Amino acid sequence: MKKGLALVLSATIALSSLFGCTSTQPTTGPAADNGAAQGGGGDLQGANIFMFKSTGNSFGDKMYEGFQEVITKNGGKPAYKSPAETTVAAQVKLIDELITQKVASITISTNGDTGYDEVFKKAKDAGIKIISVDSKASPDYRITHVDPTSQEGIGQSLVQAATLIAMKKDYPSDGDLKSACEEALKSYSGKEIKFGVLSASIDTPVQNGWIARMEEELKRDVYKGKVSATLTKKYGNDDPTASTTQANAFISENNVDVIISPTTVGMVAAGQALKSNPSCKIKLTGLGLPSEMSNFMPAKSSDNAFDFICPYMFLWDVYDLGRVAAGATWAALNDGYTGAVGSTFKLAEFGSYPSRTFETIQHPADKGTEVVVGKPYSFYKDNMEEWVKKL
Ligand code: RAM
Repeated sequence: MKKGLALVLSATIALSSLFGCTSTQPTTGPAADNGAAQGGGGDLQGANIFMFKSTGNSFGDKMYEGFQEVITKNGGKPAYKSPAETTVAAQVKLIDELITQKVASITISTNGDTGYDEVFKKAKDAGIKIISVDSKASPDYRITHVDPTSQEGIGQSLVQAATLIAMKKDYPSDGDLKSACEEALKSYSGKEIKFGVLSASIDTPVQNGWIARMEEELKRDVYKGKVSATLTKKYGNDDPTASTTQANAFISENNVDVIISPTTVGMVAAGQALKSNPSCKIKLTGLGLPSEMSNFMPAKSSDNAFDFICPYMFLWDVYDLGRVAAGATWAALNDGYTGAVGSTFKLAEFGSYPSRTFETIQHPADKGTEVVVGKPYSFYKDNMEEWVKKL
């Protein structure tokens, strides 16, 4: 099972690297209506809310663009409501206000595992549909969770990529990170490689899920004595200033070879901090938006990837993630989609796909269910030029 998922992921990454983008950016512009849903700020009755972890995160803004596109095409009423801070309390307060305003649905990326029960129960009792996306909500209240791709695959790929980067190995041309990593480790006899993680908040479900999968990967025999099984973790709360402070702490401690940042906010902060400290040898990889990372990455096949702070990194199509979350939300409201294992929904508009059916599966880590969009991409010197324009 584990092996199967890993293979699917590496195969998908390899394919995406070869074939590039399979989906397009929505043509509609962003209509982000960030901020608190205070009374008198527009009629939200019957609205389809998209709530990200906080405002000011372009990953959330892009996801909303995809969400908005699908909801609008279906004749719904999309609205973007995120708190200013990445905290559970700030989201809970906003959800409470949205219940009063009688919204139809809340599609949310959460800031924590706990602390939502009371407000989610209140929302559910009021008939509001709750779907989580990116960072999951409790299975007791969500209809389903929309995950960009297998959590395990991301955890494995991040560790394998960081290991290869520490050994100054280019992104493998066949996309098979696992084999490349095992092969390179066989002949490695240098000092023990150490990784740092610059994450979002200490409680964020999605990042903690990936970190747990990284730690599992590091327990494999191939890493023994060569790569430390202990990750040094720091939390920047998906806030640019706090993330920069934490990135600078990694630089001054100078204890790790590679920083892995499983958040687009951490990636930019670490990229900038490392760029401001050119004598620092720490490299960077993680989950980043190509459009935000071009200053820190190679862009031509002739480039030496190791002249750059981040030789390669990963992400998925954020617009598609928003589209699928909107499709699940709309189907739950209008087409009897239950979110139970085996239940399906169809998305008429899906980037360049004319139509696609999504199947609901058991979530691997909780008793709820999920839908996996399933298309991670790797970004490296051969394809960055093309991706910076798209994502
Ligand atoms: C950030 C957010 C989000 C994560 C991406 C990769 O923008 O923290 O939760 O999925 O990065």
